[in-house]
Amino acid sequence: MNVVSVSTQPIDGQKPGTSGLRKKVKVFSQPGYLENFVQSIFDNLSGQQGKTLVLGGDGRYFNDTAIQIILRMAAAAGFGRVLVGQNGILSTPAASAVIRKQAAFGGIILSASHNPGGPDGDFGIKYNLANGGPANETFTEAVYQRSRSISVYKYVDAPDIDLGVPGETLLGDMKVQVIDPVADYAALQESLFDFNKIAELLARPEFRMRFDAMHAVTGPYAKAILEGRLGAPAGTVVNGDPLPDFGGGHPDPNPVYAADLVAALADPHSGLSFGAASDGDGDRNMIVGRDFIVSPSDSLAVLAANYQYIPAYSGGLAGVARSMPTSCAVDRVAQSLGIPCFETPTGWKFFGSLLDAGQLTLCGEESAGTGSNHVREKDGLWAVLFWLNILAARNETAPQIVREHWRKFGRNVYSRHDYEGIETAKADRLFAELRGKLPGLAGTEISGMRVELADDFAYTDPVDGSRSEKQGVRVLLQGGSRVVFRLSGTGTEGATLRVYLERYVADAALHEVPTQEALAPLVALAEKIANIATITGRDAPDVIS
Ligand code: VG1
Ligand code: CO
Repeated sequence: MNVVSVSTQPIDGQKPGTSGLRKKVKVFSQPGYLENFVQSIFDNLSGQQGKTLVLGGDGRYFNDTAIQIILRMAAAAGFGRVLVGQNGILSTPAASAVIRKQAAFGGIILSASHNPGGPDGDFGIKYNLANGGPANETFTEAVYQRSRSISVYKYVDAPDIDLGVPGETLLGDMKVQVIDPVADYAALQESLFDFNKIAELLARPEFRMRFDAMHAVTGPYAKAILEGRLGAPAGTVVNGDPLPDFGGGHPDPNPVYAADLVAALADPHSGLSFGAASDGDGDRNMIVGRDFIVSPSDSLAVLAANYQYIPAYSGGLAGVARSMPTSCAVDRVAQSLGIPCFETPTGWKFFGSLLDAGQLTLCGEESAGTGSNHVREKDGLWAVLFWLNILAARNETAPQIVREHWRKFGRNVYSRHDYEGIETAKADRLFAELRGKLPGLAGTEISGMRVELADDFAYTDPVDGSRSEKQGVRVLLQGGSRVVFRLSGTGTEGATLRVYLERYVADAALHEVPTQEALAPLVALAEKIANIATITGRDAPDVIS
């Protein structure tokens, strides 16, 4: 095996964010950039010799080039085998499923998720551990530190591998096995849900569903499962072919970027009764009923409250968890079930230890990520199947189920306002001033609302004791209302400010008040506290979800 060592120098800025390292393709394709980061990952492993690595991505531009580079480097790092998705494709949850099922040592997932793709778009990479989940902060920090002192990377000199056909090849001494990206994942889903019941629902003439894969990775999975195994009519999955630039779109399943789907469900002539969409790498989901968008926070709460309809969970839930900015709707369900509800920082890596310890079964985030202990990533199609299973079992529509949920538990009216591409200096100033105010806020009254607590969220992992500071500024108000401020950790240009707004409404007579109207007083309060308009010059958010 001809191992080549290449001298290199540290490159600035290789610090992973909420979900791996994300940069512009132009940055990633600079000589040595990807190599330095991958070597920094490998330099932090031990015991990988002869073991299996799982490799795949969301199919975006640069995916194929990066895979060939990583294969050669994995051989030099001593891996015995790499399982790589056919054509380089593996959705994030499918990669997690394969790592677990094949008892791999770890995995590398290539994705910038919802960020746009193409030569001028974004690329991303992250490492997952043997449990199938994203490496924790201790690991990602160690990778970053390594990237600051790296002096050499290694690869095995060998030609490109043909990823188009399943089968096995040798690269140096390492086996490269091209696998069907869907098989393990689809089998896993079938083991969790009542596929017969879902198939019956999909066969009903009055039930018509659309799944919008947004030209991203979920297309082949949704086609194989919904149209294949479950027998939904051909054409149920739209935009189902993964494209390197996602068709020029923005594969983020929210009311702005999935506006077509929302419009189709609002159109009485479309005949559609249920809609869903997923993001670039297939780990997030959007659920839409007829003329009704299910808020992701509500979705998590509804899934938890209906666990009994799902074969895999009908024995009971050990516990649930949500990220801090996610609405407290699921907390109320946990309380009524008498199970624990954990509050973690944003990002799936914080759920892993609790899932591994068997302390939680379902978890989710306000950003439309929901998942369970079946893998260690959020899982878009899983959430859609969970919903379909509930709809089939209850014989009700999604809006009926959500409205009934509100009547029982009250409604946590919720919205996120994003201000994208703010100058970093302005965002830093906003947070510095906001943090400066925090100690004096509790006990004061702002716009007639009393502040009960104002702090910078910090988290101690209940399983491994690791500590994460500065995970978002939260202002808790009397009566269960909250305003949370965070800076995105997945963007590649300037800063994105996220303002999360939540208000608890117990009175059923007020449940139909439009969300933004119900939250208007909190928007005003957020402005008073954080001076968003003054500091950033923006008077309205770019995206409201
Ligand atoms: C966003 C979401 C967060 C999610 C993360 C990765 O992070 O808010 O909830 O876990 O994306 O999801 P941030 O730091 O930009 O707020 V994905 O689907 O991009 O892998
Ligand atoms: Co994603």
